[in-house]
Amino acid sequence: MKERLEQIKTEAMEVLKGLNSLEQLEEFRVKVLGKKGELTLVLREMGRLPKEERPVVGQLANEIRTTLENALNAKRTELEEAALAKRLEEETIDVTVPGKKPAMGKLHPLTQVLYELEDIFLGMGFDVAEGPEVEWDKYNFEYLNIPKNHPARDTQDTFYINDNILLRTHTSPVQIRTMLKQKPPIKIICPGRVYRSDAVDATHSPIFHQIEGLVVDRNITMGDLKGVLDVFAKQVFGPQTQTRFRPHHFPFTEPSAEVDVSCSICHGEGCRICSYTGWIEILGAGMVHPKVLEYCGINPEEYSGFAFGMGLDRITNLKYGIDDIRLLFENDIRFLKQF
Ligand code: 2NL
Repeated sequence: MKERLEQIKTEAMEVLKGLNSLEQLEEFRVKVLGKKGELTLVLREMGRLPKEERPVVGQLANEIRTTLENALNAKRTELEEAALAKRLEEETIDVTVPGKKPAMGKLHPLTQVLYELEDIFLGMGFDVAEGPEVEWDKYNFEYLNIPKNHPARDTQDTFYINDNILLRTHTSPVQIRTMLKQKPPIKIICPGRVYRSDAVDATHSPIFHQIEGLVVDRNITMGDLKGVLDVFAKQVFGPQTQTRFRPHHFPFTEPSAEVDVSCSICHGEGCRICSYTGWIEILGAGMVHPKVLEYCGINPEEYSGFAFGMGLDRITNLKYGIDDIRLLFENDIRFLKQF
């Protein structure tokens, strides 16, 4: 019987060494030490032994049980530690892996340039005024001294809603509305979306953007106009920029001028951008026509003013070297990302 006990121990210790999971270990414990286990079965047979041998065999059996239990516990600890180490290995977070950058939106190039131009005029004491895009015919044309037979009123150029209502073709009606409700001094810029029934090409879009400016007060002269536009041009295109006024005609200003800036690309040398003239036209301007002041209830004998208008899309394209206005409206993210 002693031999059988020793054999159980030797075999059990051998098997134990080869176990490599907690499940196997538990199975093994039941098989050897459990109620119906090998060791228990042997001990049940102790009754058949002579009386004097029983304590000796009993003691040996208990020693073997303790030895096996200790070995089993040691093995359990070893397997548990291995299992934990494996989990830690598998579930590691590599804090050095580069993170995912959240996609950051940004302002449309037109909005960026709009804000820049607004800042420049705010810096010179202008307020920003806004108004409706769907406008009365009289504010868009009549009050601006554009008579009924004027070519600009042709249905080809203007989107009419009905006889009296249209999509504004410039932001001048915002200035008309301001003059109608506010006494001079007036010093505003009016940025906004405007509409003309043009065919789409690289330089024309039926929807585009304008910034107009208006100053009305006592003793306002062409010198004030030139000063404001010169400061403006230098701030937008750089301090070496020069401005040039060419005589022109607008129904709503007298005298009128088209204003050029010296080409910031070639500094007047002549290049593709300025069509080899050294100058780039950026806006139209003039002294507010006395009739326009009168229509708005402002006495032209007491007050005078200047006004100007420019295309925001054109300025944006010039600043960024964009050669097609359509790019500004397609909203292709690959294009917009560049600004
Ligand atoms: C251009 C020319 C211009 C104005 C706009 C204006 C507005 C009022 C009275 C008088 Cl309420 N004038 N605006 C004056 C001169 C030129 O725009 O080429 N724009 C893109």
